[in-house]
Amino acid sequence: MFVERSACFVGGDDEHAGEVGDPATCLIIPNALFYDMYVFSTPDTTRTKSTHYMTLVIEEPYLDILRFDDQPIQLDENIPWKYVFGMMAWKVGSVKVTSGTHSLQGIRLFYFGCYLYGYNQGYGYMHPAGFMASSIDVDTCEVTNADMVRGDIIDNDCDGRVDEEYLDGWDNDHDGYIDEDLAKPNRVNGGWQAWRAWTCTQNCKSTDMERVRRCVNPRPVNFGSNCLGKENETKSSNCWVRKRCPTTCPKMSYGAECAHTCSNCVNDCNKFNGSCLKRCIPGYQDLEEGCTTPCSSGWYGDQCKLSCEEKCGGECADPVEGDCPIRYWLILMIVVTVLGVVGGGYYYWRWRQEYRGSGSSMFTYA
Ligand SMILES: [Ca+2]
Ligand SMILES: [Ca+2]
Ligand SMILES: [Ca+2]
Repeated sequence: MFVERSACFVGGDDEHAGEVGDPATCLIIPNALFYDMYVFSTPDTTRTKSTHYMTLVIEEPYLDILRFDDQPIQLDENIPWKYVFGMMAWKVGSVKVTSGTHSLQGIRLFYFGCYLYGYNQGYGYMHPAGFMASSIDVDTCEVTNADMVRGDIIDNDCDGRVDEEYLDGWDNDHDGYIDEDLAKPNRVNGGWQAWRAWTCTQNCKSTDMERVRRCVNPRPVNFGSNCLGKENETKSSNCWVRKRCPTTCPKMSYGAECAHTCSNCVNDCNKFNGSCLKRCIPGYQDLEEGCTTPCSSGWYGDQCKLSCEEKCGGECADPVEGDCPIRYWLILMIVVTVLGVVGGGYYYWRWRQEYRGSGSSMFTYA
């Protein structure tokens, strides 16, 4: 248990000198129960005029890859950070936060501690932003390595630490065992695909052009962060001023003056950007790109769901029908067989010729 009063907690001679607030009590979390991400809210300050901070306990190299609301963390140079006594490389420091909901997580998985505190003239508070709710009592712990699931928030090897290993073939906690109590899979942060081409906006009223991009390269998984920045942009142009609005384009055509076709779509496409409305013709994928992308390697046919492996035992030569590639060893076998048959036939013919010749002489001789 820990007693905190803002001015006392950080020392009377630093940046909080003279600030006041009621004392607050706070649980101190064992670092074995630190978590890899926190989502928290701070009270509205508009009426109370309170100030809020988050205090981080983190290994120094991870500060660079920690993200606060998906942005690199901004340290206040007026707030000094200190090394944690007895914990090499661990540092502790505070960052001022606004009221509202916030998130903290690294661009890859690691564990760190976070406490929240705040105060105004009349009150003060402090509490952990979160922690793993798991037993680290090694005396009552039961070894469960055989049933371990990555990131199960259980101390499977009963060493007093929870999910302390990354799946990397290294002994991360230097206890002589490798990958014995695994953390959850590393998160994958989202990445933008390239901007798509500028197109006229789809209401046929604005003369602006717009372009879009999607956060699919890669998609964020395992709580990875979303892409930063805008998903669409506009720029002024002279769309539709003298051109025909594509809403009236005939079937299977799109774009300004209906000049483009979407022949890889089944049953028409979006009249403005050519994205397919329902599905792709066999052998192609990606509705939003107008189904211009052939099936990925190893797949063919309708919706690219048929397996080349099952049909050909490997890759397909054609993404539409799934034709199997010509096997050179098969050609060689056929050639050898044909040569064998032709050669054998020839020698048989020669033998017959010679046999007849010799038979004739024998007959004559007899
Ligand atoms: Ca575990
Ligand atoms: Ca453990
Ligand atoms: Ca280990």
